[in-house]
Amino acid sequence: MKRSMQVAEEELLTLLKKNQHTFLSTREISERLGIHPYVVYQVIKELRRWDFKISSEKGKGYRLLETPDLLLPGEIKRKLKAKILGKNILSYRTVGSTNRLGFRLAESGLGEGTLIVADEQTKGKGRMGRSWYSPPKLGLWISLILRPDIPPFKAPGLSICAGLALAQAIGDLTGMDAKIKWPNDCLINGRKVGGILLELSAELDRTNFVIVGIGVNVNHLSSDFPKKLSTVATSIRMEWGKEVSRIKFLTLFMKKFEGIYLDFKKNGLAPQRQLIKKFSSLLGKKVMVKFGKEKIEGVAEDIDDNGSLVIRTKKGERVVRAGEVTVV
Ligand code: BT5
Repeated sequence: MKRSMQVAEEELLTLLKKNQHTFLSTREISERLGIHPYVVYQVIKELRRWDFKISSEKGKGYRLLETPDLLLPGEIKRKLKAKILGKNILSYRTVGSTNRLGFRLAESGLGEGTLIVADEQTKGKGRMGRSWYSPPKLGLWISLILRPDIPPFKAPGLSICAGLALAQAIGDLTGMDAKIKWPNDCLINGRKVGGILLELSAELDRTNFVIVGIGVNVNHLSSDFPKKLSTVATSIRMEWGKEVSRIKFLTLFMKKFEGIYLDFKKNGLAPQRQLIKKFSSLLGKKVMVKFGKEKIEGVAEDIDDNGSLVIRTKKGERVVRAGEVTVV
């Protein structure tokens, strides 16, 4: 959806909410918001598509009856306790990818802490050209623009920080034991509940910005996943047995991540290392890491201060900065 439509949608919704007991005619809405009557019609149509119950009566106009559980910026702002992350919120019903959009917005100068959320992604991205399944209203598909003053080689640590915040937020909400699977997965009972995609704009020794994309399966039932994901993916609801307010979970995650991020900016990953190790699903296990064409086998021993995985192989210690891990 175009940004201008998005703005019109937000403004129209605010207007309808303020006037829930009266009907507003198309003309009145169009004059008050300074938009063409046809745009009013289009926006109402779009809102209805997203399950807003809007009654309309000939000669009277529109009245809002019911608001669905959507990631509306006003609602997020009201509940958000984070101070830096989310100080600017852009919320969309449908986008291709919040990361792709975030990257473009960061290039055009949007600042640190900008949060982009979408109720649905049509081209959700995983790492290395893979895709991320992001159906409407069931999950959190979000990206944050960060501008930390760190050398690029430290940036992967942010993926671990986001994973840690995610695992902790799940634990706090549900009491379940969520794990981080290096480098970018969050697991419950061995299945993937969330994934993190870090994208960087950097020079050799300077990071311009980082887009941290986070996908969390929140309210999916097993039938909501496509067949090929049914044995590997899960959702918070499937594991916990209860439906979760996505906004509540989002604000919980943002608060956790902000604390960890601010510490990371000042002190790097070191102060979080004990926690990271505690939440890690790999340490102590025999693993095989695919890194480009190379395959490294050994025991996952540590995650170092740069967020790299330390593996004890038969030939000695290896430090891996990125890759695909399987427990063997
Ligand atoms: C990831 O990649 O795990 C990173 C996912 C990041 C998604 C977020 S959503 C908001 C932001 N905007 C984006 O466009 N992306 C980010 P990777 O490790 O490459 O894992 C991808 C693999 O996970 C796929 O090949 C599937 O096998 C599996 N997968 C896809 N969708 C999934 C889902 N919803 N839940 C669990 N597994 C999934």
